[in-house]
Amino acid sequence: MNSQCPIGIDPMVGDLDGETARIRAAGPITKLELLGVPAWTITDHAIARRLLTDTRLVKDIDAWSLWSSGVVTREWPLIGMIDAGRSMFTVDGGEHRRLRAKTAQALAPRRLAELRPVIERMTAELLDDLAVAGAGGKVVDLKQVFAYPLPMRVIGELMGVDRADHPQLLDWYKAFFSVMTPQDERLEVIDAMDAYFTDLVRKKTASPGDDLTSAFINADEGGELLTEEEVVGNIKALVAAGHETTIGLIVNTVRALLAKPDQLANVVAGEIDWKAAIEETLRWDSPVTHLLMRFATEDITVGHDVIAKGDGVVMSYRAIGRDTAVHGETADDFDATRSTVSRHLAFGYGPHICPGAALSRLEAAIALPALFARFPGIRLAVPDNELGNLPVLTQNDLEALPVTLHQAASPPVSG
Ligand code: STR
Repeated sequence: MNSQCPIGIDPMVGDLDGETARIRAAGPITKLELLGVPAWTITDHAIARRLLTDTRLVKDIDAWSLWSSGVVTREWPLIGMIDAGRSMFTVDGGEHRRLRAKTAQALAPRRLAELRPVIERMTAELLDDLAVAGAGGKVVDLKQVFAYPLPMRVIGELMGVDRADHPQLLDWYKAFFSVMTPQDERLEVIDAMDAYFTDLVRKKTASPGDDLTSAFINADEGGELLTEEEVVGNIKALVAAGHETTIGLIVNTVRALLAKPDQLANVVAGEIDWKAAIEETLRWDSPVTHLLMRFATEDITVGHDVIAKGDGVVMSYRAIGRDTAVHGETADDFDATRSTVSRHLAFGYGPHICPGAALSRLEAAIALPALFARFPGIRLAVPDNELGNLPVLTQNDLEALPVTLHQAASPPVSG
């Protein structure tokens, strides 16, 4: 039983591999302490799958005893990850299906095929920016210039968010996720984002566009209208989820491959599929470290432990990806040739499984080959072990990814 000594999580994410190993070592289900608040977490693939389809676990924060009893309040730095307004992210059952329906349509394969050329164009533009920033062998932050803006442009296009507003939104999300942000500031950012998206919904109500925001606002034949709160909640969820996680996927894949030149060479040569490299990153260095949170509506027995009614349950997806029962003793190694690359839960499982999974895979499958085709000489500019994580507890992403795009021009040969 682990319930006596919850494992503290380092909010500065100083040693993510060490922490992932430590929580895995504590058992398939264990207790974490998240900035002072205890919760169960799951590190075991099979148990995670079982619980992610267990209707006794719900997303409704009012089912959380620490919240309903007033122990956890809006002062807790992670509250925005859970108390995010009514949306497909926070409800279950029939209501959930209703709130999620249009998202599934908007992200269906046929619609994504239409987005492909748009994503290709955005990628090419940002690669031009990268070429300029890294000209002459200069060190450039690949994250800042390339991986950071791309997913916001894609989800912004889909949702109908003006390009001019992207820098503001990215700043808000940076402050929202960072543990360094004082809580009063974070709450102001949350209010500002609510106001922004409410305003967007009102504008799109007045003049609808060919975007998912307008689709949420307008009921289709026989369809029920979503409330304004639900529309705003859904948009907030899709913009947040649609950009932050995909930045991590691109950054973490580039990092993995630059640190493993043999595998990179095989991918570039077509001997390993880009798809496999992307799936292996999702498994090995999942962009989501911990997903907060579900709550037990009755006691749930898991092995020797009992998740009591009212307890919170986290899914530690990065740890789940390292499950040796699924991936064998080499689970801690990045290996895009392993047979289990696709057997990860990085997009979750069950009714809440990520509705944007195919979109994020598409973005990565466009951005990564284009990057390495354009800059075959790209190298890490600092040793891999000096790359630092963002101080974000739930999301797994680097602070920066300094690279050089070309071998520095060799000095002219004299004589
Ligand atoms: C961020 C704040 C907000 O306005 C709305 C949401 C709801 C969806 C959440 C998002 C949050 C944080 C990142 C999440 C996303 C769903 C998927 C994404 C948790 C709380 C992941 O990182 C898996």
